[in-house]
Amino acid sequence: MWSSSRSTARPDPVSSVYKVSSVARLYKHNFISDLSTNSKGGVLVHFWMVFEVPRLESAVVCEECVGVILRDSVHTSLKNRSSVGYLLDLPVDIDSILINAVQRSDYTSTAAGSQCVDKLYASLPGVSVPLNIFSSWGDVRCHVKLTAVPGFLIRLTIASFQMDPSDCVHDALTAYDALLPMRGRVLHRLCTPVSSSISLVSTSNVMLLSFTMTGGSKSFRGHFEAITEELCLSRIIPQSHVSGSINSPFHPSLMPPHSSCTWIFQTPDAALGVALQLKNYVLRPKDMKGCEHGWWRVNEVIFCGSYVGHESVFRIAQHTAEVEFRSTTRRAAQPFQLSYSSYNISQPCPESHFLCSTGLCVEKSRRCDGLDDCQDESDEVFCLMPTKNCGGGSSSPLHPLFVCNGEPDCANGLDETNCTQEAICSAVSFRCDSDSCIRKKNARCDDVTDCQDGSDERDCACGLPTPPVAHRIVGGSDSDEGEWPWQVSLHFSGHLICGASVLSSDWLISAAHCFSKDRLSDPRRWRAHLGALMQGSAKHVAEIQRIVPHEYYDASTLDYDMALLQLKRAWPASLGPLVQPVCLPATSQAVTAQHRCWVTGWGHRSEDDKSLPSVLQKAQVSVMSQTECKAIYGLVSPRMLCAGVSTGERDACRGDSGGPLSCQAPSGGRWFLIGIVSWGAGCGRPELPGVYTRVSKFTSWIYGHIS
Ligand code: 4AZ
Repeated sequence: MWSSSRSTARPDPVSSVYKVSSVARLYKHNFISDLSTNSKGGVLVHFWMVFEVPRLESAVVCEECVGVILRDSVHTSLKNRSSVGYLLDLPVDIDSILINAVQRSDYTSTAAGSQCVDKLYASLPGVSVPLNIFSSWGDVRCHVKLTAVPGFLIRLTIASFQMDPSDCVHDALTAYDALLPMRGRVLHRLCTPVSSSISLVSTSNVMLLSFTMTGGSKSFRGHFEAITEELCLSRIIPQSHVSGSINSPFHPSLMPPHSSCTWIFQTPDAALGVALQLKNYVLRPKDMKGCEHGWWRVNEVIFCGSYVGHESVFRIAQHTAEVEFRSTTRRAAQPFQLSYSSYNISQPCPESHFLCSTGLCVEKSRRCDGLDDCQDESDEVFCLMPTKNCGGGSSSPLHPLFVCNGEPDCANGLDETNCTQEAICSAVSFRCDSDSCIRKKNARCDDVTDCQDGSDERDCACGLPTPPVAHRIVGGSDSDEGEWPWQVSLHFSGHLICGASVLSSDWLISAAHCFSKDRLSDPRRWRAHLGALMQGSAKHVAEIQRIVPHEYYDASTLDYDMALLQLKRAWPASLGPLVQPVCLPATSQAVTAQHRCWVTGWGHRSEDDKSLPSVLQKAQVSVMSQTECKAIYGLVSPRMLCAGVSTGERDACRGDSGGPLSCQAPSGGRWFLIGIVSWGAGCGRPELPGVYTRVSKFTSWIYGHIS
């Protein structure tokens, strides 16, 4: 099935084109499903063109080819250099021809005569039209076509959407930036319940909503209205204090595709530059790759934006600045708000402060204090190895690295005393459920009750392998049955693609990059093999209900490379010893050189390995300091850690991605998921360690989803 829209007033030259084309045999008929007007005053005709394609011939008719056939039939004149040409004798604007293949089910459900197709109009701008849909009596599969007066846009507000978080297949709302369900025009897709209002804006005067609500008792409440286009251009004079904010177009609505804005700043004085404070967003110089989350031009220099879990400050050391932003996603994007101020170019931070690479200013005394005050660790690199001040004098306290990390660093034992004493809460202290903090970093599930409320030993049925019965990855050796009961192998359409770890009876954890390509994001095509030692010998094969990639995952830097997988059904408790969850580290968890860390998986055993191992491989690696890791790879975020051996002979490789880096304290006890296999330069190369997602940075994000 194909849909197309183009601007002509009369329809049927379409048949005349396809009936004499290379796809004539497959072409059946076409009909007009809608007419609308575009902002240039033209008529937009929305066609269904029906092709019957035998499965074996699906390669013969591609979406692109069907479009090319139509475009090639439009005769344009080189003389007047316009995009308008003639098809037979009808004027057609070639630029408005858009063709998309769709599923047969989309066609039948929107075609004339279908049970649930609604058309709603917003005639007057600013007047909101209510839109409520309930499925209390059974399944609802509805298409609702929204149209506004020509020249206006549509804003859809979703007040609430009650449904079960789903796989995006059974229950979902898809909003299209078109009147037909064209894949290339998906504006937004909702597969999780909405309780606080969100809104989205179309790029023209039409929008199509496709509702699938199964199993009853689901509801959608919202409204839509016609709104005017925004010209996003302003001149700003920033003052020395945070003097105002600039927003993405249509803020707080999601930003429509192809949005752009220009801001021209001029500070009151040539010695003052422009500082932009960004919330959950950073700008980085553009490299060879494209910008995925926004393109920025700042006085002729290009930057790419990306979403992060912290704030940043972007400084322009010039007193006038032209800043242009363009959205780069095909779908609606998250809105942003930035505040601006002027700053002293010769001294960006106050005297007693240090300038971080994130643009933040932190007190100089916080440099090399073992805490990531800058949010990108730029205050913690090029630090001298902290000296062990074991004297206990209050003038220079013991470096937090050594305090209560479970290992004797001072001969007098001072570093490991009073560890359950209450402490100021920070990234290096352990937080009990009561929200009081203690100095012992690795208090979680160590079989000693440390918190007064006992919360450090709650939910500790994890990380205990079955004692090996007896007793490769790169440079690895065969594992024993039950040695890594949290290890999962993930298969897509029957092929091993990635690893994962068991977190609970219905949640697994893996890497976001395993699911980032369009095709790979469909949970229905994945299977999780649990309790396997040999490939193909799983004790249980589970279906996936939902894939939750981290919302800040960045495919170009592999930052936030983490995803959770919810199983359709919990694995049977009877699998007991051979399938077990791994323990999640606390945010404060310290991994020292004495920890025993192993990477496991069924991935390649060398860069040019032709076949995959049958038996689960294991290799012992050491976690490196972040300073060493950054010295090797440069772009290493606080969400990453390096582990390996200097000869390179033991390492993870292709196919191990998403799998665990499991660590155990030198004193024994439970195994914790310290890392997730993410990336590296090749496999097993000397001085080039594997890079892992640092799981302790995600503890609250993970619990937020799974509990
Ligand atoms: C990969 O392609 C991959 N040596 C995983 C880990 C490493 C390299 C590549 C680390 O999935």
